[in-house]
Amino acid sequence: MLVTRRLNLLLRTIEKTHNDSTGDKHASLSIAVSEPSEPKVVTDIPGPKSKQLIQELDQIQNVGAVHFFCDYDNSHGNYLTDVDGNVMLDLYTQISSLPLGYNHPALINAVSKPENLSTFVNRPALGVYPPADWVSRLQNVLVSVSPPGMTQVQTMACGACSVEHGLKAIFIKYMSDKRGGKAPSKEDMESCIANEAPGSPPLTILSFSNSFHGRTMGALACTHSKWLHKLDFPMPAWPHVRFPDLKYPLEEFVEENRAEENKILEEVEDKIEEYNKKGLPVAGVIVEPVQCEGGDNFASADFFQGLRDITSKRGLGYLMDEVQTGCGVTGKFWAHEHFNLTDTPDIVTFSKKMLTGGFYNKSSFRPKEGYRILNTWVGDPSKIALLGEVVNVIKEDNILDEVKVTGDYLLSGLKQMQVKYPGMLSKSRGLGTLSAVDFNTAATRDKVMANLRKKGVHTGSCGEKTLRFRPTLLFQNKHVDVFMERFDDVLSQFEK
Ligand code: PSZ
Repeated sequence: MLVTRRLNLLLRTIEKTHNDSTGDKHASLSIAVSEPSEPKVVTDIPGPKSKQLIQELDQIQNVGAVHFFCDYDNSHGNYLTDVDGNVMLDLYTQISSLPLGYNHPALINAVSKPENLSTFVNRPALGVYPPADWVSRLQNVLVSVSPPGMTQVQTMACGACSVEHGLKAIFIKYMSDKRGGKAPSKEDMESCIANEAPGSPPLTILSFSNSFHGRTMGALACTHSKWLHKLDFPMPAWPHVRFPDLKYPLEEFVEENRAEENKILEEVEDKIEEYNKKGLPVAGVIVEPVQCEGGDNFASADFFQGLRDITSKRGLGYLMDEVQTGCGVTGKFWAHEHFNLTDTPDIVTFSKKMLTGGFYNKSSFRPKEGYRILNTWVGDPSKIALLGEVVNVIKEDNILDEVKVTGDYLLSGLKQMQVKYPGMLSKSRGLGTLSAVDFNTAATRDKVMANLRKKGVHTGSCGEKTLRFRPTLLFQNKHVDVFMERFDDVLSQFEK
């Protein structure tokens, strides 16, 4: 009964939303989202109801990371409502994982489509018993947005799981090459069961300082951002090198930044040599096209091309982790498309805004045997049904063009604020709406974020002293204005 009532309520919302559709410049379905015009704060955040629920949850699990409880039924578009009725402009969007905001009509509609019902009710072991429409769903959804030059895709559950299996695909390819394509020997098969060579070879993956690739053990071994993620866990001795630390504004430091990146590419080569000599050969390199958790650190197309050159020359795998940068947020569907690489990465991982985890891989990185890259669910068809709607909206409404326009507007606003508050702000940077600005100290950043929340703007941080922006793909100039007005207000009070 409750479910039916809720569904009816949602369907009424869709009708209302369609009817409300105004003459806005986006007359299309996606923007016909009814959302508040501005934030509304009625209690402290967390308010009394959130605090009560936090206390109750504390009986069951650690609540140290819980900010507040949400009222998702009453959250719409770019606005998140908490259980105390506070309405916040959401610039963090569930750790950067909401493509079309809250309760988007297209997604609500997808839930009620008869052809999708079965995907919600029957969760299959996809790698073994896929449904009849699985191939067409993959073709129409994931393959239709694959990075240029890549046609192979494997679904997974979450980001870390995708990275984990992407790394495995690299190891499988490396060892298969080493065996000259021959089948593994009996000794290979027996020794791996005991975690011993030659079946468990002492291979390594090279990653970068300040990287974040997930919390499962293999992904975590490639993660070098916060101690909170890593403390107490045994980790393999895998190499990492610095990630470029670019000076801003970029146009004033072209030579310095190029020298920095070239130096790091040399360090990558040296590190690979060092590990090869140590008997811990590097099988692949993993990198984010923009380091997100580690501080929104950008590097140039030349740097990423340099990594492609090194990995190609040495026959190593190149994994581009697009878990946070994919699905259009940079103004191209995949961030690495901005680099125009001469050859595609070997593996491209995704999750977050894609709603399903997974990875694309070059054909040469496809395992020869079944059961090598597998788990029980290997993803979830209902997520592909939802992603299909997201992809339609992105394509039909030219959302990527919108992301570029809004991203430029946001970045120019940040640059203006930087000029107005030079003691506090620096390094405004961004690609599409994936953007950030640094503060003079972490304490200032945290205080500004707290004060923004009091004004109904929910933001996220990253790195040491960075404020980052991770809005929905439907974030528009009018939302930037709502933010900037409050940002200016908070910063001006801070200076007094
Ligand atoms: O606290 C956490 O576990 C967080 S905060 C942000 C993330 C995780 N990001 C996840 C992430 C990512 O940004 C990149 C580039 N690669 C992999 C991951 C892992 O994804 P999940 O969290 O789905 O396992």
